[in-house]
Amino acid sequence: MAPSARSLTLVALSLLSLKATAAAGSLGASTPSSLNFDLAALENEGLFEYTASDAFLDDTDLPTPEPADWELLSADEQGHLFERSVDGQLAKAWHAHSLHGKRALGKMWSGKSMFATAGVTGVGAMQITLVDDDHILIYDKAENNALKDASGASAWASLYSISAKKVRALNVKTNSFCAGGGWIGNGTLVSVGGNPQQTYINDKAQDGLAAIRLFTPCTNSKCDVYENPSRIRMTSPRWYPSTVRLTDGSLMIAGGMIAGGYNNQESTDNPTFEFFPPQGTGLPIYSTFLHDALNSNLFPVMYTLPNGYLFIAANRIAMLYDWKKNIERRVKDFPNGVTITYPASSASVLLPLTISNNFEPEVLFCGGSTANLDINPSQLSAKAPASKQCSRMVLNAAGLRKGWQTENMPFARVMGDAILMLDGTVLIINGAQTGVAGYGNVKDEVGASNARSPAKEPILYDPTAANGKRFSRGFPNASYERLYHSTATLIPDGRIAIMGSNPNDGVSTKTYRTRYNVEMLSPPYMSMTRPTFSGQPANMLYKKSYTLSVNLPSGTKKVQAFIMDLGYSTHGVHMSQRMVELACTLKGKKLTVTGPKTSGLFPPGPAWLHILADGVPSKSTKLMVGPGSSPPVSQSAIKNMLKNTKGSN
Ligand SMILES: *[C@@H]1O[C@H](CO)[C@@H](O)[C@H](O)[C@H]1NC(C)=O
Ligand SMILES: *[C@@H]1O[C@H](CO)[C@@H](O)[C@H](O)[C@H]1NC(C)=O
Ligand SMILES: [Cu+2]
Repeated sequence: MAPSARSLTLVALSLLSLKATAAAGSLGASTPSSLNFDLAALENEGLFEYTASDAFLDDTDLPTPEPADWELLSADEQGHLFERSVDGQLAKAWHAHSLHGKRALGKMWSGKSMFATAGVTGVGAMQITLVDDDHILIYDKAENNALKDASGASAWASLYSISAKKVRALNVKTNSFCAGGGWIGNGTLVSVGGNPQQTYINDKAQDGLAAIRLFTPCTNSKCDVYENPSRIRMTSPRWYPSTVRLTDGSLMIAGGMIAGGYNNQESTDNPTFEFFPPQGTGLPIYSTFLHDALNSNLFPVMYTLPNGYLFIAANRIAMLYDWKKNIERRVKDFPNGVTITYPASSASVLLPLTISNNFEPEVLFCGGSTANLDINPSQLSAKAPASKQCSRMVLNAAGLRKGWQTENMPFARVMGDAILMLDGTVLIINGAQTGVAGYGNVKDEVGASNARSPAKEPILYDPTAANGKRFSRGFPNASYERLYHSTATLIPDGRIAIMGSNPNDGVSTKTYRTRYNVEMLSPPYMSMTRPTFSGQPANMLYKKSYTLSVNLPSGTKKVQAFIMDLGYSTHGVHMSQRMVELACTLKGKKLTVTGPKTSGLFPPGPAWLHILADGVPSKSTKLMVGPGSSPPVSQSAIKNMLKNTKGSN
């Protein structure tokens, strides 16, 4: 594959650089110089030179002792009450307290947190994203779900209403099995990739390997998924691709496999990038980085940085990517041989970009696995301990020089979800303490699950606390295991929805079963007096000011405002999730907030606005950052893509 792909790259590269020159004028001019690190100078320092890490050859770093196995959970942890309760008021409460005695957390965390069940999803919640104040869109793989679509076939997508705790089936054409997705600058949700038709389990779903599925939110209950496979598709098959929203409001789509399988390998790899809508030549762009990240290079983690570049991580390696010029700059490998992407998915976030950290980007990865994932999976065990390690790196010159800083979670976790919280802390939830993602591959499976020892206990991470004082625990345990194909998202009122878990080929009722149950975690602030606001604009333009009317709890001293992208959650990856603080000034009951300075801070597209009053959050409300216009569309790129690529196999 390499030689022809490389010549493709050259063509794509020259066209992309042409485009880059044109775009640079508008974007470059508004980028504050403090957000640009001098990459050329760093290159002279040798900072981006590849240095092979052999740390993973040394297995002595495995976490000890081995965590308790799933059978050892106490009876009430596995209780039938919880098993049977689909929509009850059942809740358990616990006080969050610091692991180290001294609380580093703000007011919003003092008090009770509780879980409550909240209906069912109708389809497996393999991929979820918040659509509006009341709806979560859910994609599953095409399988034999009980929920039926308009044609009477088993549905594999649904729209969940938070207030009604009910779902409406969506009508999809192609198999969205392990697809990726993201929102673009005009507010349309784009789902990318999937798997071929699998007639033995659902004969309605067509081949979705190169599919693009569009969903535009509406205010009635009519909106549905739109597909037109002969005109709107990707260049090539992608099972397990990621997306990230770029500074021009379009998506970059990365990686994936051209055919099914447990883990990637040379023969199934699609180590390329492409854009939606198509750009440049419309052809895929070869990535040496993705190729070097074999085998565990699926669902790569990508963040748009304030300077417009991307941070991309896969397997044990990471890079800065200049997508306009197609330049890959490798940064240091993850320490101690931890793999951070599927099937060893870690929990990861771009930490909040705030006034106090001067909007310097910093990434965090927690958990994953140090197991050798390149061997035949039948030699791998579902009892192999996951990693406890968190790795952080600031992505500016000083941070890159310093490299990854590590610390340990209180317990190991793989397939965790990292959710940015309203106060800038990070909730780590879902996943398992042993094994890996996937099903039906390894030794010691439970049912078909490649992982055991569900990590039902959420932990909270405060990135601003001192190393060693960042984790808090004491939250109640979730009622249900959330293993492979589970998801999580923050919702507008501030609760955290957790859904899914289906380490099975089709719908299964055996341990670990197909979980349709939704659970909501209510942090302590849900029962506090919270600030409110109104008067938010429909569109928040860059650097423009808007005046909100606010109602603050009496005695409030400090007010802050933020916008968030709540991301597209699947396989432990929260595509495009981010949080950016807005400059604001308070005069009486008027809070003037200023839109983000650049599209690198917050790419144009849907955002959720909230305020904090002495650390206590308001609810979030949806608006559009930028004018809401379509990202750039190149008819020549689309034409060339349709003519010179095949789409699916
Ligand atoms: C949560 O579950 C773990 C076992 O996974 C157990 O050790 C812990 O005590 C439980 N915590 C609560 C609050 O029930
Ligand atoms: C957003 O842009 C995409 C790509 O051009 C287009 O397919 C979609 O229909 C647009 N959505 C809206 C709401 O205009
Ligand atoms: Cu999957």
